[in-house]
Amino acid sequence: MKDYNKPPNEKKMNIYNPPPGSKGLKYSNKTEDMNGLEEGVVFLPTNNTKDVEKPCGPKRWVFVVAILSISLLLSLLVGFLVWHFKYRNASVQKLYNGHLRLVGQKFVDAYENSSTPEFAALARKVKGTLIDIYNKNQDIGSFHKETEIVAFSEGSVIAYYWSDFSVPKYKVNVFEKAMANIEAPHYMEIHKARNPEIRIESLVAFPSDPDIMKASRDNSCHYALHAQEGVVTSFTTPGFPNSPYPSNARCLWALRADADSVISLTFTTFDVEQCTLGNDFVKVYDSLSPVEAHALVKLCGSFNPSYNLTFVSSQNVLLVMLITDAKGRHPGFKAEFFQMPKNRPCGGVLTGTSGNFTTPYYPGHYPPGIDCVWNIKVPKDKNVKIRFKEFFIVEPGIPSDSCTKDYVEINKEKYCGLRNTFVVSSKTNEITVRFHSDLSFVDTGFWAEFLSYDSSDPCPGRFTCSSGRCIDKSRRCDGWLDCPGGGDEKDCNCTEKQIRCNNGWCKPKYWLCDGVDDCGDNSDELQCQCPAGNFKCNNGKCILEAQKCNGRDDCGDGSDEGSCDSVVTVPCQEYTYKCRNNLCVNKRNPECDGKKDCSDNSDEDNCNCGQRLYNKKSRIVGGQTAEVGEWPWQVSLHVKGEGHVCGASLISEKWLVTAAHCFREENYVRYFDPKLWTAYMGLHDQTDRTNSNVQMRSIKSIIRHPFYNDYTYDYDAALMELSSPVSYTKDIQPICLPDVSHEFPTGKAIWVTGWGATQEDGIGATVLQKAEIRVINQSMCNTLLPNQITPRMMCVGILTGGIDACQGDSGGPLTSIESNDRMFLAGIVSFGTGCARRNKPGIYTRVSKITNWIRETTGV
Ligand code: 4AZ
Repeated sequence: MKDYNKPPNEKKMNIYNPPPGSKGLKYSNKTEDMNGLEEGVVFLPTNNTKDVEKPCGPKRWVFVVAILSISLLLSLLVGFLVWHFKYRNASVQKLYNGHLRLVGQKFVDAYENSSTPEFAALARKVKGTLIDIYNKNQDIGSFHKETEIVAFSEGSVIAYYWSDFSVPKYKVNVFEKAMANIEAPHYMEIHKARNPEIRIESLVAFPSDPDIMKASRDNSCHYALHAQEGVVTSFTTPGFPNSPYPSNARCLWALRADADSVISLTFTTFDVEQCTLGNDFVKVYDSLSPVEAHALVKLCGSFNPSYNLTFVSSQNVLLVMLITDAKGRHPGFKAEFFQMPKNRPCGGVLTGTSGNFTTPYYPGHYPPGIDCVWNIKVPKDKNVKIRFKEFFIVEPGIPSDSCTKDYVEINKEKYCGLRNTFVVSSKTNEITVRFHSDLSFVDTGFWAEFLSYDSSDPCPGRFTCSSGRCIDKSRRCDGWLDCPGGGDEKDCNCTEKQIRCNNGWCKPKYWLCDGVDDCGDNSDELQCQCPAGNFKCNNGKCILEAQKCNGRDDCGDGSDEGSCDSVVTVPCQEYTYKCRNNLCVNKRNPECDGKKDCSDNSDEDNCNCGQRLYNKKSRIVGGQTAEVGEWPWQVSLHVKGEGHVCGASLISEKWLVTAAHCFREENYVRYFDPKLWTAYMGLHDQTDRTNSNVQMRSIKSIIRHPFYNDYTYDYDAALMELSSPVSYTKDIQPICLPDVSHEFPTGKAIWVTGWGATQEDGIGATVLQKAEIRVINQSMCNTLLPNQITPRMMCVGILTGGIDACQGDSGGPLTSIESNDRMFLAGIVSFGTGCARRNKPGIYTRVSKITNWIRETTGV
C-alpha cells in the first residue's frame, strides 16, 4: 500500500540497461583505455641497459595502487549508500491502539455516533492534541503518519484512537520505548498547545497487530449500541441465523452503558469455525479499543447452549470483535447485553457454621480488575475449612503454579488454574480468602463452601488427610493415593496380599511386574527388569533391544512393534495396520490421526467420524453429568412400554453397535424383535425426547454376533439397522471403529457414558452421565474375574471402586480419545460383578476384535 522502499526491480533496471547513447562508445572507450595503459610501457632495445634500469616500474605501481584505492573507496561509498538508503533507512509500519481521558468535558449522546458533527468536532481537536504530543517527542513525532479517533465513551469523556507510524528499522527500539512511556502533557504545557481547551490525562497506547488494526480501520461492519435502562438488547453476526457470517469480515460492536454502570454480555448462541480448523474468532475487550491488555476472552468453535458465556465489564463499555478468513463460514453468534449498577460489592464477612460463596456473577465470568476479600469466622470453639467445589481461574499462557495474574490467596498461598475439588483448612476459627483478577482474560471463577469443624476430630468416623480432606477409613493403606500427597498410604503395615515399595507404600501383590510404576519409585517393577540391552515386552518376555521395531513380532504379543517412531512398511502381522493396498505399516493406531502413514493414504480415508462439533467445556472434573453434544454417537434404545433399556453407538447414518445381551429373551419377552425397539439419537435428557435436536428411528433389523454366547457373554455385540438414515448434526455424529490392530494400552483413560443406574440396584439417570475409567491389563483382569475373561473382553474401571458402568448402560459406548482428538469405539458396555465395587472393574466387549465383522455386515 505504502511506498516506503523503492521497488527492487527499479534498481535492477539501472544495472542492466546501459544509459542511452552509450552503446556506440563502448568499443572506442575500450580502445582508449588500451592506449592509456600502453602509454607507460616502453619497449626498449635489449642493449640499452641504462634505459632498462630506468625506474619506470615503481611509477607504474603507484599508478596501479592509486587506481585500486580509488575503486576500493568507490565501492565502499556505493556500499554505504546502498546500506543507507536500502537498509538503514528502510522503515517498518508500527500500529498502535489506545485511549485517553478528556478532563472537564461533558459527554453528549452525539459522541456515540461517529457521523455526527459533534463527534467530528471533538475528534478533530483530540487528534490535533494527540499529534502535538507525538511531535513534542523527537523519538515519535517524525514517524507519525496517520491517527484516527474511533470512538468516545462516557466518563468524563474517554477517546479511543489508533495511530499509524513509519519508523526506520534502526530507530524501532527507541520509538517503542518512547511509545510505552507516552504520557499526557503537564498542565502548564497545555496552554501552548494547539487546542488549549482540551485537557487530557491517562493517555495509553498499545502496539496492535495489523489484522486487528484492519478491523478498526474498515468501518463497513461497525455497530454502536447503547444499553437501555431495564431492557436486554440483542445483536447478531450479519445474516444470523439464516445465512453464515461473511468471509474476510472484520466486524466490531461497540457496547456502551450509562456512566456508573457496567455491562453484562451473554452469547446465547455461538457457532464460528472450529479453532483448530481455521482463523475465525471472536474477541471481547473491556475497552472500546481492541487492545490485548484489555482482552477478556477469545472464542472460536461452537458452544452448546448450556455453556455459560456471560462476561461483565469493569466500566461502561465493551467491544466485541469478529474476524473471519476466506473459508469455513458458520452461523455466527447471537448475543444479549444489559447494564447494571457499578460497584456491586464482592467479598465481605461470613459467619455461622457453614455457607457458600462464589466469585462475582458465578457461573458467569468474573469481571476484570477486581479484588474481593472474604473474612470468614466460625464459632470460637471450632476450626474452619474451605472446600472449593468448582475452580476455574485459567489465564492463557499462565501455568497453574505461577499464578501471576488472576488468583485466590489463602494463608499467603496462591491458587489458580483448573482444579478438582480441594480443601484448605485453618487451625483457628477464622480464615481470609482473597480473590484478585487483573485487567485481561477472565474465567468462571470458583464456587466454595466454608465449614466449621471440631479441631480435635475434623473427620468424625473418617480418616483426615493433612490437607483437611476426609476420606473413608477403608481407603487407608489400600494401595491407592486418596489424600493429596498420599498421606493415607504412609506408615502402613502391609498385609500378606501386598508388597512393600521402597518408599514404604503398600501395593497389591498383583501389581508387581505389570509394567506400570505403581509404587511411584518404580520399585514394584525393579526385580522384573530384563538384562541390559534388552527390551521388556508387555507380556513380560525379554528380547534384544535390536529386535524392537525390526518388523517381526519377537515378543509374541506384538508389543515390540507397536510403538515405533518411524512408519515402516513391514510384513503383515496381527499387530500391524493393513493399508488398502495390502501393505502393512508398523505405526501404532495410524487411523485418522491426521498423518499419512500408508503409501495410498488409506489410513486417513473414511475419517468422517469421532469428532465432537461443540467445544468441550469439560473442565467439569468432579461432576459427571455430560454436556449437550459431548457424546454425539450415544444412542438410547427404548423398548415399548419399558422406556430406556440399553445404550448403543452410532457408526453411520444407518447403523448402530450395541450389546447382544440386550436382545435376550426374558420373562417370555422376545427382545430380538426389531419392532419392540426405538432408537433416540441426539438425546441428552430422557424427559426431553421431543426436543428438536433428537432424531427418533424405528429398527429395521437386529443382527447379533454369530459367535455371541449367551452364557459367557463372549462376543457380546449386535448391530441394529435404522428404518431410515439419520442426518448428522452437532448432536448426532458417528464414532470411529478401531482397526483390528488398534491398541488401547493399559492405564489409558477412556470414557463410558449412559443413562444407566447411578448406583448398584439404583435407578437410571435422567440426564446422560459420563465417567472416566482406565484400561486394566488383561492378566490382572483375569486375576480379578477368574475364568470369565476371553480375548474379546477388556476390563476397564477404577480398582478403588466408585466409578463404573451399571445396569442400563449396557450396549453403550466406551469412547477412547486418540491423537488429533479423534474418538474411537474401544468397547461396548457388557457386564460386571455389581457396580463400582472395589477390584471389580466393568467388562466391555473389545471392539477391535469384531471390527471386521461390523464392517463386513454394515459396509461401514
Ligand atoms: C448391566 O446390567 C450392567 N459394572 C452393565 C455394566 C456393569 C454391570 C451391569 C458393570 O447392564
